[in-house]
Amino acid sequence: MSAPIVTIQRHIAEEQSLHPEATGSFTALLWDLILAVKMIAREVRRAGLIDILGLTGDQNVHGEQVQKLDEYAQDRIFKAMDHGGHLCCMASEERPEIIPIPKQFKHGKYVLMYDPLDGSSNIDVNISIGTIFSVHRKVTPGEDGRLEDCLQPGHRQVAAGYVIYGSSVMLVYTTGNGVSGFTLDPTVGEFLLSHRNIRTPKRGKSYSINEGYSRSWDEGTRKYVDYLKDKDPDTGRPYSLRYVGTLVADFHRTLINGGIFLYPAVPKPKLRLLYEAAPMAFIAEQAGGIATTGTGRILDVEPVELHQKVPFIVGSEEDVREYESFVNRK
Ligand code: AHM
Ligand code: MG
Repeated sequence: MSAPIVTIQRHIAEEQSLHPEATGSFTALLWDLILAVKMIAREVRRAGLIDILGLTGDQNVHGEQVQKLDEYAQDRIFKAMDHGGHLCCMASEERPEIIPIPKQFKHGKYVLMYDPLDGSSNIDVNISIGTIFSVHRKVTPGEDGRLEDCLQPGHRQVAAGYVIYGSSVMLVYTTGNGVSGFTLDPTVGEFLLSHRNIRTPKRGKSYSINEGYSRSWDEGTRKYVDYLKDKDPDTGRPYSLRYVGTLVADFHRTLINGGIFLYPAVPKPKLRLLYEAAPMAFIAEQAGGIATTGTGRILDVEPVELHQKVPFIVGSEEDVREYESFVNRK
């Protein structure tokens, strides 16, 4: 017997029915976002065709301006979300300041933060890329969103998710009630529930880090990675190394298969708290995993600026705890 088919829209509506006080605004916000990511997915699929279809240069065959994929994704999300009436402001990895909702549109009670196209250096070599998003409730008075509405710690997120444009397109998200994964059926254009209640294994068999920076690692990270390479079949070592260089892809593998992903300070951190680390940390914890800076829980980091960067280590509970024990060893 085949499993029942559940579209993402139906899943979100069912989740909303668990909250009788819900106005539907949050549900509608997610639906708008889903439309935007489907359009991005369509463009990603055509990415390699731009040259042979003669779409390069400033204008495409329709006389429209051709955008780079990351600018397209930025624009698509903004334009899908600016007029729904659910947001008070947005913030994007691609923009230096907060993005206001245009005056003529209704303002809402949520804040959307996003990384429109994560792993953009992988676009031209046909490797998985992604989109990451995070939703917070507005906390300041008045209609317009302010910086303080964006600078909230991750544990206050209302929802977080990502889309991976990989061998298939998947959307994974949480509203604090477990993690669900949906795979896009391109023939009908719908995300269908394919991964119910994702749980990360307590321990994995692989680690994921940019080894090229090993000379800049702190001592704890260096000793931990050496330890993972030691041969000890009883504890499953040596671990395998897996590194795509797209956070969404490396995170997705770690979420499903277990193991550990590390982006420590080398000597400075690279990943952004609000657009990358916090949303992924929310998802990881909801799936039973852990996300840390090495010394503290990612979801408890108080942001002080929009583009703040943090060391980010995430994955299976036992693996991340082991890492912390190396880093905090004196
Ligand atoms: P981007 O926002 O410019 O795409 O950079 C973020 C990406 C992450 O997806 C990935 O985890 C990391 O940068 C890889 O960095 P590195 O190339 O230093 O290993
Ligand atoms: Mg990114």
